[in-house]
Amino acid sequence: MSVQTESEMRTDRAVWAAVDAEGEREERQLELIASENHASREVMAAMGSVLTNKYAEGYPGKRYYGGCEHVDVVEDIARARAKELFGAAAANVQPHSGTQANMAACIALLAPGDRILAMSLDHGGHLSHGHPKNFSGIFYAIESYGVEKGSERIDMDRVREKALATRPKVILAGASAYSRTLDFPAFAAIAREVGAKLLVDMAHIAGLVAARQHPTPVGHADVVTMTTHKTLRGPRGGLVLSDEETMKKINSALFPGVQGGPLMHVVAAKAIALREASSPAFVAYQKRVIENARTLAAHLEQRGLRVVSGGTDNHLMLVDVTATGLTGKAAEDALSRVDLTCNKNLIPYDQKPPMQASGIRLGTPAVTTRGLAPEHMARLAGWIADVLAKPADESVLRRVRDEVAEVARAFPIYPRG
Ligand code: DSN
Repeated sequence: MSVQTESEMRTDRAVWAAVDAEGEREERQLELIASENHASREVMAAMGSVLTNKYAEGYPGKRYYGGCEHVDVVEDIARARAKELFGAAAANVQPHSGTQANMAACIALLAPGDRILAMSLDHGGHLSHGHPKNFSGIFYAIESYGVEKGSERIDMDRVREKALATRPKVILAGASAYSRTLDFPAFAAIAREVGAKLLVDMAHIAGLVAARQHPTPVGHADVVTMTTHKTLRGPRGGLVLSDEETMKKINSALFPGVQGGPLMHVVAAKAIALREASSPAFVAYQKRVIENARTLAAHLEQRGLRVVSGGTDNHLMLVDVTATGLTGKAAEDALSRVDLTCNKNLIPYDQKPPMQASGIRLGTPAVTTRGLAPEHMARLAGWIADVLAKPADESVLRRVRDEVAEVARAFPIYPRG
């Protein structure tokens, strides 16, 4: 039984109407949120399968419930594929999310009150890397590093100085709004020098790493966490990699430390996504994601929009919209009126509050999945620049909305039939 047969049993009209509306929204709009993607039908089918019925607390071969022989097979496949794809000695595929993967890593590596040195949230760090209201900021002492004022890039000498000055137990590398290559060997060398463990959260770039389009943290970091739904294009969820010894601690930190029963339907979907990610087509996809991002950034700059740090090495970019006279929020709203979806974002050293912000974050994973190529990026940049130049001009908005609709129709996400 899978989502493919859902039409036979759609009795809950209220819910299915909203699900259908979301499907239509995704088809109609061009998705530029850098952390989103469109999973395959097979990934979604696994999430709608009978595995949702099963309790499987514990790990394969050591469960607290009977009847786990089939979910054990699924979890073993998922773990083996994760290890193979990323070249890691051990994997835990149970985290419900990236935050829970990070919780397990922190519990395994730290005692409450210990110090973490992480990327500043204002400069593109993740919520679970020290936000004061997140578990990370509540239970640990957070010190941060950021990007430099002129280059808007991380300077590893400055990270080292900060690490020497603060002596953290864990150095956390990984970002949600940083468009440049992360230097994992340099982070590892600093961690070794100050006696810290290195935790890398590669949520945003997991797909690029899987396809060898970004240097891997595996072999440099003590623990690697990620989400499986961003560039990796799997189901919503988390995953942890480490050596076998550390994984013993991670396993018990996750269950029973952080979670109860794993979501075995999601674990099955992760297994399927990991297989997809090991294909040559996935490598070609990730190359295209980066090519599209570079092309989009170059065309935006040609149209007078400043791209933070002058460009991108990965799947995303931050665009400073200050010159248009708009806030990031107003830019996000204007673009949503023409069916281009993105999110407002602080830029480094932003003077505006996070709910207004001076920038927008744009990513190419989702539009690349539906087939957009570099030749479409010039049009995309043109639409963005036109709308941000005249956000209240109905004739501009109508024209751009029509052109976006035409391209969206030409590149369906889930073609019918
Ligand atoms: N919330 C995710 C993002 O949009 O980047 C990860 O922090």
